[in-house]
Formats: sequence, C-alpha cells, structure tokens
Amino acid sequence: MAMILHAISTHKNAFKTLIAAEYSGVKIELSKSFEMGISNQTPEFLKMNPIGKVPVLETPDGPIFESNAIARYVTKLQPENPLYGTSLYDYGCIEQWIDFATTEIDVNIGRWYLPRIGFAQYLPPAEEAAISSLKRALGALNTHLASNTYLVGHGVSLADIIMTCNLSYGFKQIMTKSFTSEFPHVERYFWTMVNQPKFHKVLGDVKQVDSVPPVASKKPVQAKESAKPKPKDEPKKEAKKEDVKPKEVEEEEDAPKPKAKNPLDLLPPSKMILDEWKRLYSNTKTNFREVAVKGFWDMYDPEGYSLWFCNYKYNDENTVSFVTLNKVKGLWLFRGKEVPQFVLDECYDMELYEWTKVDISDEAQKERVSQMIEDAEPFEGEALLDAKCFK
Ligand SMILES: N[C@@H](CCC(=O)N[C@@H](CS)C(=O)NCC(=O)O)C(=O)O
Repeated sequence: MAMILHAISTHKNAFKTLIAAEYSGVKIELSKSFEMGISNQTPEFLKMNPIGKVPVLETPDGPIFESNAIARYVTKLQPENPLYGTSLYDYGCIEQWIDFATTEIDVNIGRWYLPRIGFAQYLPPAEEAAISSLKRALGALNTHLASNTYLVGHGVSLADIIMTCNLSYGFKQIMTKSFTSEFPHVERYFWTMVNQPKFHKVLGDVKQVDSVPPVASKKPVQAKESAKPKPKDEPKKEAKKEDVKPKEVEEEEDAPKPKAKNPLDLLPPSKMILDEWKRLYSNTKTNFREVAVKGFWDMYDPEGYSLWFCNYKYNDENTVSFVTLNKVKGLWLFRGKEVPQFVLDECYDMELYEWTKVDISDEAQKERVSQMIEDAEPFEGEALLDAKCFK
C-alpha cells in the first residue's frame, strides 16, 4: 500500500522523497486534500509534526518529518539500495554531500532568496554574505564535479537526489545563468541530473530563472475596491525598481505559476546607482542642500530614470489635516522614462493623483525637486505638516 506524503506538491522537499521512491521502487502518494496553512495546522497534523511543517510521511509504523530524514527512510526501505553506495566509505561520503547540500547550498539559497520575496527582513550586507557563502560552496562543488559525474561513485546516489533538488530551488528561483555560468561543472551536472528519466518524471521540465527577483515591497497589499486610501503616507515617495508587489512564491504555494519578467530589467543599464544616493541621503546630517541634493543631481541619469510630480486630486476633501495631511504633493523617481505600466496597473491609488513629468531643463522645476528632496519649509509659501522620503 502506498504511504501518504503530506507536502507542497511543487516543493523541492517533496521532490527529494518522490525521486528517491522512484529509484527505490517505493509507492508514495501525495495527500490529495493537503492545503498549506490549513491542513498542517490541524491537531491531527500537529501530532505528526509538532511544529506543523511539511513534508511529513505517514509510514506503517508512524509519521516521519524532515525532508532529508524521509528521503533516507524511503531509500532504506530497499535493502542494499545502490542509492546508498556500495561501501561504508561511500555511505559516509553520501551523508557528507547530503549535509553539504543542506547546510551550504540550500541554506544560503534561502538566505538570498527569502528576504527578496518578503519572507525575511531584507538586509543588503546579509544578502552579500549569503551570496558569498553560496559561491564558496558552489565553487567547491564545481571543483569536485570537474572530475566526477556523480557526487559519489559511478551512479546516482541519494546525495545526488538531495543536491539536485536543492539546486533546483536555486536555479528556478534566483540563480540566473549569469550567476551559474561561473560554475560550469555544476551547470553540466544539474542539467544532466534533472534530465534523468526518474528525476524528470517528478520535476518535469526545469526552467532557469531569467532575473533575480526584485526586493518585495513591505507595503501592505490593499484590495482595489477598498475605501479611498489615506494619503498620509503617500506624498513623497521614491519609487525604486524593486518597489513592486511581492512575487508569487511558487515554492511556498501549491501550484507553480509562470514568472513574469520584470520589464524594468530589460532597460539598458543606468549609471545611476540608487543605493549610493540613498546612502548619501541617509548619511547627510548637515549642509543637506550642498551634499545630498547636489549629490542627487550629480548622480541623476535622465536616460535611465524619470522624475514625476504628483498632486492629490481631491485636496479639497482633505479638511482634517491630522487625518489626511492636507495638500498632498509628492515627487517620485521611476526607473525608465515613463511611469512603468505595471505600477499603473498594480497601484490602486495611482488614479487619485495627477502625474506630471519633471522637465529638468526647466530650472524652476529642478528647484522644486530640490526643495522636495530637502523638505524645504515653507514649501510654496506654506508650512509643512509632514514630509517623508520613502527609500
Ligand atoms: N527542514 C525542514 C523544513 C520544512 C519547512 O520549512 N517546511 C515549510 C514549507 S517549505 C513549512 O511547512 N512551513 C510552514 C510553517 O513554517 O509553519 C525539511 O527539510 O523538511
């Protein structure tokens, strides 16, 4: 009788067991009614895994959680399974590569990817450290695979299954071709493995991600039909390239979804490095006009970016200043020469503002931009009730 695997059917952690089962002649069925966030919170499920995580395998002797443990168990169901090699030393090396695939590859892919999609706090130095650790691990793996077809011995082992599943997470979500091309033996290994018939049966066609996912906005997602937004936090925003709705998380959800290419990634590169100006803005404590505002104009690239004034259309309704901030005005910096189409499509409140492209050949408009960056007061003859810069 088939054993039941409670899992996200499109997740690498389920794939490990399903591929091991294919190689080991073990029958596994995915729990058909499984719904992430619901099924794994029931008292019955928590009896199987007290922290409510998937995957969990129901065996005739009781449940097992942790994806590597489940894959090991399934492999051991076949006596003398070649997936575990042919000697004790092979066995040791297979376990070594399983741990390496988990702690050096998978963990670092997650540290890079999850903050970008909003599942953890995004901190640039932490991302740098994750990428550097991942590169170190991939470098070592690349060297090993330069003279080895498989991780251990001359055939597929459980280490290859777990390594390939973990790599597939990276290849599908964040490791672009320009990233992986530094590790040609890893690439060759990965594409060879995913095209083995028993892998392919479980993984299907694997497609490498085209671009690194942009950092997800922390803005709460509001429904289109929700009441007119409080413009309180809207007036002065710096729209950055990454300022888009969190991407669908294929790995965290049930059904795989095709990923849309971010059109901004197709624009010619810009010489303006937004982070550099953000750092300058944040670190300037005195002489703001001479340092941060001047720095902005020195860095501004009108070929790669555009500036837009926005004016709230319904300022006459904003009569209670502490609720709405009356006279809402703002300045946005967009990547590209126009307001990106997806921003118009996805930001429910765009239509509440009038948008005017800044003509930087007009000194008066440039001065208005400078004043807005500076939070100059009085602004256009009026005191500021509040001013914010959203970096
Ligand atoms: N180390 C575990 C990780 C399991 C895990 O993080 N599962 C996620 C889905 S990918 C989960 O169930 N999350 C639900 C939660 O955190 O409550 C394994 O390899 O099985």
